[in-house]
Amino acid sequence: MKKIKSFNKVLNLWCVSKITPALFLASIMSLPAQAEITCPFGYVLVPGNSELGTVDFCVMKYEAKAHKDRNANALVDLDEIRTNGCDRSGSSCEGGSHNWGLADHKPVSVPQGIPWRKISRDKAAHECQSLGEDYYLISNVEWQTVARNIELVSENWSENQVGKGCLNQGNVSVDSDCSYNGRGPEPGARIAATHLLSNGETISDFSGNVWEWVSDDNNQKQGGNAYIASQPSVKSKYGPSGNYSCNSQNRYCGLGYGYTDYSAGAVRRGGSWFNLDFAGVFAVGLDHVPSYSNHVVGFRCVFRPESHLAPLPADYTE
Ligand SMILES: [Ca+2]
Ligand SMILES: [Ca+2]
Ligand SMILES: [Ca+2]
Repeated sequence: MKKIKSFNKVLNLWCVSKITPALFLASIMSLPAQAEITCPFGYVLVPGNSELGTVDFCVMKYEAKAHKDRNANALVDLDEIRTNGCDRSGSSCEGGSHNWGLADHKPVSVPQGIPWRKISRDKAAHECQSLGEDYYLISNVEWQTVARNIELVSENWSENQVGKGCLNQGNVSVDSDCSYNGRGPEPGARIAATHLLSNGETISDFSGNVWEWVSDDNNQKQGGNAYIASQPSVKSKYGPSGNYSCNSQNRYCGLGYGYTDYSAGAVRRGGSWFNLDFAGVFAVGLDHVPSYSNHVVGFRCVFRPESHLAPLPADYTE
């Protein structure tokens, strides 16, 4: 629909302008590619959600990994990905109070290495923006756009029907119909850690593995800690679009738990490999300040172009 509208716009402009046929043809041929977003390497396209007020954007397919261009060839060589996402050893980064090398590491989306952890919300946002114009830490409404898309794809549910069984939770320390025990943080290459989007793309570890910061602030308690959809105000901001009968007896349907009785400032989503039944694509934690860092919290960047419209050639109009 968008393409057809754009085509008519081009046609109308051609009729009233003095553009040459050759340039006109060139503009038509280049229009479809320009009218849609071309996602950066390692990112997948997410369809916008009009109810949430979002348009199409790109998101990292994997939780962010730390890359240092050691051989200075401006390419991501796989042996340049940090195998452990923090500055010390083991899944809990024992002894490491700071993340290493912010200045010479950049976040990348690849299925190698353990997610970049021990990084605060504010530093994660800075790292995403360091990638260039239109790169940001994912926002809460973008998180919701991905999570609600996942929710409505039948293949993501254990009984292959939306609302039946449980939504896949990934790596959450327990083996069940909708989760598994990875015994620590993982790179994200496992099929069992992925979700399918409505456009056929897949995204890894959106539930579990490591919690992920979103860019929003939260400075008020949103209600008691509970299943993510048990309070209307929490559900509208952090929960699913559908109404499901979920509770601790059925693992909250794999949707997630809300640690919402806090007003510390930062917002994290999805749960971690520590979180058992409490993890899920809608899980949320409001319990930490933006400067906090921890070995169970990572992040994910988005590519959000300001405009979806193909730019007109310079001599298009008089
Ligand atoms: Ca390199
Ligand atoms: Ca950096
Ligand atoms: Ca995650």
